[in-house]
Amino acid sequence: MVTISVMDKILYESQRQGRISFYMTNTGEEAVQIGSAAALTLDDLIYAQYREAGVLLHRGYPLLKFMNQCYGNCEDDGKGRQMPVHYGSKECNFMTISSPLTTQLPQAAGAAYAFKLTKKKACVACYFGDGAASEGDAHAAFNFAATLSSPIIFLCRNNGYAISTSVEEQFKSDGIAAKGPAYGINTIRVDGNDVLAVYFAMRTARNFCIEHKKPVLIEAMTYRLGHHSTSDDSTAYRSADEIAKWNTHTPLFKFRAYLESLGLWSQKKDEELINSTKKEVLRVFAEAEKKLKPHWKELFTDVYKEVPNHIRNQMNLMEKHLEEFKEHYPLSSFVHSK
Ligand SMILES: Cc1ncc(C[n+]2csc(CCOP(=O)(O)OP(=O)(O)O)c2C)c(N)n1
Repeated sequence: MVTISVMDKILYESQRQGRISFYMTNTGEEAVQIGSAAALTLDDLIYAQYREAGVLLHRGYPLLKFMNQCYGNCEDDGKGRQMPVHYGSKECNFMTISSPLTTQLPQAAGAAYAFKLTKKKACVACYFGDGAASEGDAHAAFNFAATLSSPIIFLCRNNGYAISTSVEEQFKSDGIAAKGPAYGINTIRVDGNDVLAVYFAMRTARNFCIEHKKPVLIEAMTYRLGHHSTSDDSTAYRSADEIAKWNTHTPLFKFRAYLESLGLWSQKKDEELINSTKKEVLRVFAEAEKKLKPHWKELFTDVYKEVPNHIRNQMNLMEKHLEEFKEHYPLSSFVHSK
């Protein structure tokens, strides 16, 4: 939880300084991510939204890969073609994030059905926000998972907002949990700011859904402490008082207090951990920033297995254009030879 919060601060600031194009923080939602990830195994397949970097971090995704992706440099697995925070990792069994909301839910329901058919002893964990739950795709996914009786955990991070639309404006039901029983899905509502509570809810859900081959819905109640993204200013639609109220019982604050009450943690240890984490994140950050951007030709590859003629023609035109107007492009910051 500390690493994700330190990484968020550094990457958020780097966007403010114009060093990366975009960022989304996880601030306030660290417990939902880390507590739930801790209850899963690497065999479980993850479909996430975009505010679950902690889940990927917990699965062992290296800091350098997070940074390479946010910089879109030549070592980014996605070859710089995606906006920052759209991570994905085969090794971590973590499907690549896609921006259009809720697309991951029907896909996850399908993957869970495949797990059932192949008798895999694992589950699919599908993360989404309260806003995503308002999309039609969410309901199709819930119904498919229930009727096909598939091992999937739908984990909704109810953080109070879908950008500027508060949950009060989004629905009149009792949150997202109320929707589970309507689809015949066993449902848990949990304090999403309590990392141990999230861990136990997720572990219970995982055991249940693998044993019974049935879906489970978890609604984790939390609060998005940061702005929606670096393109948002949340003070335009919520009060400073509201944010301050939630700032007093953040997941990190709660867990620190708990550990201190057991004599397992102290302010000194906390400062040391934050400082050493900061140093490591900054070291990796500097490494990623130095790397070249991918070769411009990467724009044209991978859509088709073989580059078709019409795309090759465009690539040739671009080559000529760059040759003729090279002084207008920062070509030295891109990989050159290809
Ligand atoms: C289909 C679609 N509609 C709208 C958007 C724009 N959009 C991006 S994030 C977002 C809010 C999502 O809120 P929520 O699911 O609660 O997640 P949170 O950002 O609060 O973590 C919206 C409306 C989008 N990406 N895709």
